[in-house]
Amino acid sequence: MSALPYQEFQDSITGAVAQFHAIPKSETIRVISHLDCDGIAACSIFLKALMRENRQYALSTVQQLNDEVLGNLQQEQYSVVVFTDLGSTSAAAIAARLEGKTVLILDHHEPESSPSHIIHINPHLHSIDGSREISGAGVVYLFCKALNEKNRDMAHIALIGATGDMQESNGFLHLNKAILDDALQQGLVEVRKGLRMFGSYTRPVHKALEYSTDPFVPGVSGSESGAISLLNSLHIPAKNGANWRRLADLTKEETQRLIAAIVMKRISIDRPEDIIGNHYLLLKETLDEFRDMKSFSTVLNACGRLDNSSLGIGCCLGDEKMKRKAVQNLQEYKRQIMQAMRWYESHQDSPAIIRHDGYLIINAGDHILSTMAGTMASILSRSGTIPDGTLILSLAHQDAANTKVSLRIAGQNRGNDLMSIIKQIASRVGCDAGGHKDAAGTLIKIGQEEAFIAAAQEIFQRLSMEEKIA
Ligand SMILES: [Mn+2]
Repeated sequence: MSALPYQEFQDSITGAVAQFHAIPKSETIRVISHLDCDGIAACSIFLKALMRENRQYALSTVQQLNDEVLGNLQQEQYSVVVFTDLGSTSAAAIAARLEGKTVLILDHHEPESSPSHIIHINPHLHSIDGSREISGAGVVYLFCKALNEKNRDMAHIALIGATGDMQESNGFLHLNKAILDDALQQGLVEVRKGLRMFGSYTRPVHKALEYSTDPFVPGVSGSESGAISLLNSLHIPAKNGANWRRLADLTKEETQRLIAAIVMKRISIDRPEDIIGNHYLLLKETLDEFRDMKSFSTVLNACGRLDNSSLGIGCCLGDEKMKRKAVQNLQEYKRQIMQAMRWYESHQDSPAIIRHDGYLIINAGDHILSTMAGTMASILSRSGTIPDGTLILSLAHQDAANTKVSLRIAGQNRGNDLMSIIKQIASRVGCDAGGHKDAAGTLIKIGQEEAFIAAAQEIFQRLSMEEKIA
């Protein structure tokens, strides 16, 4: 790609910063951010920058920017409203509702075009792919860096946001890569090649192997005894004295033997050697859960899922007490996931689960937390237990009136755009939807579930038909 789009994107940021500087310091900045890992990272970077500027702020994090949220913002007395990691998909509604206020959107979701009185920063507006090249936290980071060079010290937080949005895949691309360079230069991050497995610093080796669904290891993933016998067969001790060893504790030579054995076990799988990845070590972090970017993003994700964004923000701003609380929050989140997965396993034959060639629909109602619906679908999509390319739709009640819907795809996504698929389905019941190519979702009324599921089945069947013909 030519340099021009990037120059234009940067120019749009420079312009926005100039407009921001013109806002009197007496104004309290109203900040609205997305309640997920990226959104938490995004608003943390922004808050730190505001503190540096000696500006007052009032923050809220929300799951989605609906009419109710916009209505409340309209009523409030704040005359400056900043949206981070959301806003672009509702730019027109924002412009209408918040007329007369100064509005700044810093986002990377597929944008609606907006009237010119809104300051709208989004890579897509310059033909840059915001689903892969930069996160909401990254957009905020670039803005804050242009505001004050000192904000470069938040580069790693921008990458944690990108990691939460699944933008790291054997490295970072373009804009994210440039942010990584900022982080490397300041000694915030170090990149190491290693087994692409979660929990290098937090899990005993056999547990890291057992829990590894991506990469999937036949006979080992999901089996503690399989994991232990693999280590035994390689003469890799699971313990060092009384302590469990972690992947990070293995010698170089042990790691190589383990990698070779895993490749052999995966020989019947597509790309069996696809088990090496980057580890991004956060050099200034002391607690195990925060030592690498993936696990830091998992902590933030859990904060979002359990509606504890303030803990996550505390983590990003370096508050040690908040970090310890966030680790407890992570344990609770894991308990909730286990519950959701157990519910799924034990309801295989119930009408709540519809299995079909090409798709799987899980209608969990009140049985799992709505914020777990997407997580459950993601876990299943990477479990290796569902045929590649299967669309996974999950539904769970968010409150007494609304149902949260999530769409994922099993295995590698070969060219499906999940956002456009769920938009088609949602439009049948008069709703809109949001998300990315690889993960999308929407909110419907509980009374619309039946019609929504019927529309989904019809559209999924048509898609799988087209796939077969193609
Ligand atoms: Mn995001």
